Amino acid sequence: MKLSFRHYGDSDPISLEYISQIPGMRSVVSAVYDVAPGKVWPRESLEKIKRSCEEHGLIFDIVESVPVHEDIKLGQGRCDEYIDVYCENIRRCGEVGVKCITYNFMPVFDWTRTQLDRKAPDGSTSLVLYAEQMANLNPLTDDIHLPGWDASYTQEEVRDLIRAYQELGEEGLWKNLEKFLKKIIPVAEESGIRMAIHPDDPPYSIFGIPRIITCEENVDRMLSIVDSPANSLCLCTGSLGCVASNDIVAMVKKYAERDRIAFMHMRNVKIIEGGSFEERAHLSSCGSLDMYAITKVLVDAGFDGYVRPDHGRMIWGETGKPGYGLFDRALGATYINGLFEACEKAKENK
Ligand SMILES: [Mn+2]
Repeated sequence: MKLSFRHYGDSDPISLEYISQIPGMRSVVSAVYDVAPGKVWPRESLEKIKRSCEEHGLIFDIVESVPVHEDIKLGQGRCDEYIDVYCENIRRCGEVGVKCITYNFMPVFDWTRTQLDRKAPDGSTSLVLYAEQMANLNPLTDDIHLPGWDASYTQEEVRDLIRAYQELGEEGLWKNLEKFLKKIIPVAEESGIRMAIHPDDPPYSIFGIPRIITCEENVDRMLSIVDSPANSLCLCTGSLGCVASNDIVAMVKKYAERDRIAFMHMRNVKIIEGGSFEERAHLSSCGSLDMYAITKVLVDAGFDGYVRPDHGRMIWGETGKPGYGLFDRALGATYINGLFEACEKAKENK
């Protein structure tokens, strides 16, 4: 596996030097963050990321993410033009040596939580979603600002988007994903890039808005739209794993054996009855997921894709971007190293 770490560019308080000091760190997961969805990424910006990574002995070969414009997901307006721009961005990433691009097809909101700094008994904080807090919200009538949502929309724009997606429905969203994949995957193949779709987080409909990358059946359907290693998954254990109906170990095994996982987001969550969950430390015993079993099926399948510690808690007084502090993600990286070393050596010695 190729160990990687998300970095938010110049505005990230965590330096590439610090990232390079994490044992075994190989790749930086980054993006051109100052260009709006639907616009072409300047080659100089990509070159600059590549250079600064190399200055610290790191490789810039994985992007998270190239955002998909809402017009593409809705199949409206300037959809065709934005797909062409998307293809151009894939080519430009390929030119600087990028091998994997993560993206998602979540309408409007991207990931959703009800609180970003829920305090645990040990004083650490993490992101949580409490179903009872969600149930009281109606974005069509209330002014709501949930953490993680794109603040550039006005409440009225959000309402218009929500109505448009409610009208589109799941099958409409599938149709638009199919059109998108059939255009971009051949370009990714030519560019030597694997596209890795991130599951919906959480993996169920919110406010009646369709969400489709949610479960094994739907992942099968997504992968079959274009049957190519370039059309693969970013399998986020914490996203798919926050509902008990997804058997994460079985899913990782199945898709790793078929070589359809390009990127693993490794994160643990505690599932709480009634549809709630809390992000927890990476260690298996801290949450609901068996991180050892997940690693073992990856190693047994000969997985050689990218892995990164996903969201971490805030610990040791660190402040910053929720989920993206240095300390707990570095602990996560070290834990991931240990799991892989143990599983790989056990496999060799069989
Ligand atoms: Mn993730």
